[in-house]
Amino acid sequence: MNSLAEPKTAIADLRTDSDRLWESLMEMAKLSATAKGGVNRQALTDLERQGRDLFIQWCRAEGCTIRIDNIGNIFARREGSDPTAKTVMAGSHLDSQPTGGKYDGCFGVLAGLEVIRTLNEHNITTKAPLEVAAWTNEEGCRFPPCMMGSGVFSGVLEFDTMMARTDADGVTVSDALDAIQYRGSDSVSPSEINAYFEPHIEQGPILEDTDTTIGVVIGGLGQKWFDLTLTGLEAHAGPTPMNLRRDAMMGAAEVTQALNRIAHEHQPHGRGTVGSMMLHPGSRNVIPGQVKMTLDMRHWEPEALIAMGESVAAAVDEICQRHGLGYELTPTADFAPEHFNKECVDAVREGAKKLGLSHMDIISGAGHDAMFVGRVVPAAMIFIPCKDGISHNEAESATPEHVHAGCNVLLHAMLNAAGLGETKA
Ligand code: HGY
Ligand code: MN
Ligand code: MN
Repeated sequence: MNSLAEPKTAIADLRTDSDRLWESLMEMAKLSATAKGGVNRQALTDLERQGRDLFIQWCRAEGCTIRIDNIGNIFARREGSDPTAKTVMAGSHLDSQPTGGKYDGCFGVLAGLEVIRTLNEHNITTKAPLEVAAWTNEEGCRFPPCMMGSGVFSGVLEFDTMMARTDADGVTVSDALDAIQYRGSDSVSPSEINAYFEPHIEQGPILEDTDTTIGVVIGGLGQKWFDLTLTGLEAHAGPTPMNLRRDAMMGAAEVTQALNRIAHEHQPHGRGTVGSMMLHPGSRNVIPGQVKMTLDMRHWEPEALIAMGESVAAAVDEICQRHGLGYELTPTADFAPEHFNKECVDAVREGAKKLGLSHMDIISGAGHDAMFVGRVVPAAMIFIPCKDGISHNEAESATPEHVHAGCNVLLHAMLNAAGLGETKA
């Protein structure tokens, strides 16, 4: 029997505190607020350090112990009554895009904290210990690839290689981690963990479009990222005839078209995006001699993702031959689609059902830490809608009702996994 100190409320009726969670989200957002109402809390910057510090301060105030591993992943732990029981974990990320929103990542981390606050408030001691994780560099925008901290934790990404990754200014992950003093020495092993749940906004339009509150995430698209450098010849925009140019921008334009065409050829799950492009010298009357650009492709079926990668590589080669360009195509992220653990997915669906929330199964188009954690620990995700499906945009927004609903599903999924479901109260 679980050691339950007289809970004020029956487990089935337990709910998290909506206002408290919303206030924490808004307070965290203030730390790195942008003029347009979003956040800029890029990985391993001083603004992210402030967010990390605030999260740890809140967790310590709830009696959690804190562990930080060698790539800066933060684990806040609340002991259970059974020291031999494996951990039930919630989590997500605190880092953001440069023009990110208040909810991407932050919602999952602070929903986990709200579960702990709620259990403390109601004097409930779970059988299994609970932890909330804040993974390092989920976005991968400053230091590719995405999901770096959870990737090292799960062994999908190699630690030394990740430490050497640099941002556009040549700063390494290692130096940035030291600069914010978050290189920890604790080691947290996947073998300690029984289940991992990640609440997150959908970052797409499906839940809102179908008026559904909870997305029961069955898995996520695989991704292939490349950095592509095209090298032609800088020349004068006036005297150089069109047929004698080696115009790197023309190559970039055709590669962009090719990626888009290939993604359309692999529907319904194919995705292709050129998110960043830098021309050199970037002068209006000089034919660009060099273009650096990024390619992001995704798919739900492994074979289709491989085929897309091969088609894009062939297109790059053909385009560069035709335009007399040199090129360097460097893979920066490459991971297969992830199918989440059936029991964890069922726990999320059960939680939504018991709470009377509309719900639907959904595939995540975005990458998430759960996709790497799920390689080594049973994992699942809980989606809530975001306005117009917009994310990675300062206009990203969610409603207090949906945030609260997602947090309540997390509470009940964790209580069930931690040995404290209705049946055990
Ligand atoms: O790119 C992604 O899918 C994630 O948001 N980092
Ligand atoms: Mn995210
Ligand atoms: Mn994101």
